Amino acid sequence: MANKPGFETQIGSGGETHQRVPKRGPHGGEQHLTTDQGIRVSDNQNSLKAGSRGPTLLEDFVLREKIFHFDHERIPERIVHARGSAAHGYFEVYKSLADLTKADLFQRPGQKTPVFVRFSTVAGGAGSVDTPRDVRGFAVKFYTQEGNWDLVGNNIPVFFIQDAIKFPDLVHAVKMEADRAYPQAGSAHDTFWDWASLMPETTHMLMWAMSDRAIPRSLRTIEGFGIHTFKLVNAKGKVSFCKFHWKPKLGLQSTLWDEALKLQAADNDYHRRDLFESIAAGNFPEWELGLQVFDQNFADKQPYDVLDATKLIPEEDVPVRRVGRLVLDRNPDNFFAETEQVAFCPANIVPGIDFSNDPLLQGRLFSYLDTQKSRLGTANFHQLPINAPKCPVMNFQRDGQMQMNVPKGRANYEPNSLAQHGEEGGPRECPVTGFTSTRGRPEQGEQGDKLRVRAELFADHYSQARLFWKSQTDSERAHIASSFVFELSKVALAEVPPRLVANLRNVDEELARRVAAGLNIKLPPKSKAAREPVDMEPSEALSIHKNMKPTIEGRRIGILIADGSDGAEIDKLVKAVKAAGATPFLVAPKVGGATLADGSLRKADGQLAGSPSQIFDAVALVLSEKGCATLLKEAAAIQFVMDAFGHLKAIGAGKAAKPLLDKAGVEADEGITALGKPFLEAAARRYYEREPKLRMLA
Ligand code: HDE
Repeated sequence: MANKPGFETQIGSGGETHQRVPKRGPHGGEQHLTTDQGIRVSDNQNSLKAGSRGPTLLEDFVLREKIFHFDHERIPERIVHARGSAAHGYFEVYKSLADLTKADLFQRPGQKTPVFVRFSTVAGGAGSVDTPRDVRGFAVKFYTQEGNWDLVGNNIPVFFIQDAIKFPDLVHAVKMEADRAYPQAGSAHDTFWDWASLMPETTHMLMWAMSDRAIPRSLRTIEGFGIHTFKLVNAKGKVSFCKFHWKPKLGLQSTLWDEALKLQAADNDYHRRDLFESIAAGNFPEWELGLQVFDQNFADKQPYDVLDATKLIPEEDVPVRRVGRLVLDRNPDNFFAETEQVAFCPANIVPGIDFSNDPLLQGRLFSYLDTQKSRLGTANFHQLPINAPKCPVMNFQRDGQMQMNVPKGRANYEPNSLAQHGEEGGPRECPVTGFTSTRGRPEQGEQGDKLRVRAELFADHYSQARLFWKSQTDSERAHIASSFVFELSKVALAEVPPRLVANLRNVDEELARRVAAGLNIKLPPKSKAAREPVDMEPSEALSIHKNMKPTIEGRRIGILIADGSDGAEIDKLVKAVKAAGATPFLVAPKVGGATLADGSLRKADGQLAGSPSQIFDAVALVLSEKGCATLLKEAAAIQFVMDAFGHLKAIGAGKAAKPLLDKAGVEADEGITALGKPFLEAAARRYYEREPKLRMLA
């Protein structure tokens, strides 16, 4: 039906366009427009009026239903993680993990489990931009044969707080301020830093949030973390502790702060578009699932508590074992029905996996059901197609708003003996395959008096923040220090920046000095640490730069052309870029294209003024002398090159483009190459070593 017009066009008495089912032929088909009650609609252009110029009539149920439905199209957005993008895919396990867990999805090599994955920013509203400095949510719903397992994590392995009771304070402080309702989607404001500077336990997370992890290049190039310690349980009942990791196939990639800011203007939907287009083009984003498995013995020896969500376990201490891959191969059919209505809940867990006593996780276990009820309006939200398990669901839960099931018979209670009387008796519990919780161990403080206390080691707020700092490259350190300077420069409360810098002195004296100097404030006395930090060995896994992959696969290459460009040269480059697994994108002063040297017209993918270089990973200038001379008078062209240089990208250019490079202030370095092979090689990375020459960083 979608391919055939299936209608005739007629013009109504007021000049309005009617697309109508043909008069001739059968009227039994599916092409008829109906109301939600299935009643065929005769006119979708005009409401029912008393006379052609009279008032609209109350009896017009077609109009009433249409507007009524429209008025209720929106549902409350998520209180956090409102802005999100999602995709379908599968998880494939490499080898049986029966030694660790009895969870069905991990038993058979090559076994595939369907998944739905939603990525999100945290602070902004549903319509906010994709590239603010923020944590990214990484929520995976596994539709296993034993029920749904939701691994609801982030792209940073630690969190701001240790106990769920502080979550509303965190979210209130970071979201737009209560009286002025700004800023949208950003932490660079008074209330966030006021709160954070009074909460030393946030320090480790602040280091990550101020690093380039919080301004990723793409959702395809972020890591994911379950954050909390979980438990794995095998068929014999043996319990291991486990932390979950997602490792991106394309390696880690981030943007520069200046670039992220400009991306907000260039493309509000930068990450959403990148995810959607990659999948549509068949370049399926992929991650490996990694497990860090350890036991109580290991946990007892660490200088931190494994139940504390502000701490990570260095990969050097417990290597990440890669056990399977996650492939996202299908875009949602409908954003609202799927991405908006998907309801994650960390309490959705399957036999073979169990919770630890992490007090943050424990709070999450009861929070998410509440939020789903207020967003989706009914306790039956699990019946929506995107939330429904793909295995049988049978119980005695009944009724409620929007009940979609029609259970037969009288058995809505248990125990019952109806089956003995020949009636449907309903399902029953199973102690063998049913979910059972692992036992608490009193010797580990897992049972005992009811106390509002924190475990002793939670008091160490700084050791891992120091570990993070020590694990970064010089360039990454400069970005972190500069981010603190930028964010604190937006704080008008005079006592807050010194208070935060006083905390940073416990992390690293040099960091604190650099931030104080960047703000031009006196170095404040060091704050008193609740527990003296200890030194840990640096960990390579914590750095983005040490985990980048020199490749142009999956990247987008901007090729600037203009009138007079050489067609053969463009073709050669486009072909080579495609062969390397990247996406070429032709930019010309006019979207209709450029008139090439041979007089032919080459259509562009985007107009120069609307396609700034921040939307590309590397750029090439394929210009004639004349074309270049014209572009010297075009600010967008100069900015295109200047930003590519400033954002540390490779620039490939023929001789004729030299005047444009000069005008944009480009200085020769390894990333500035001729067109062809040298450019393709150079485009595999960014030139962080260029940055000190360009920008004053803290
Ligand atoms: Fe969430 N969180 N959270 N959170 N969270 C929500 O649930 C909450 C926490 C995370 O794509 C909400 O459906 C509490 C940590 C992600 O739909 C809400 C606490 C981590 C998503 C909620 C936390 C997360 C959410 C809002 C402290 C990283 C988006 C809408 C105890 C491990 C999921 C919703 C999606 C969403 C509550 C802490 C990750 C309000 C009370 C820690 C990725 O229920």
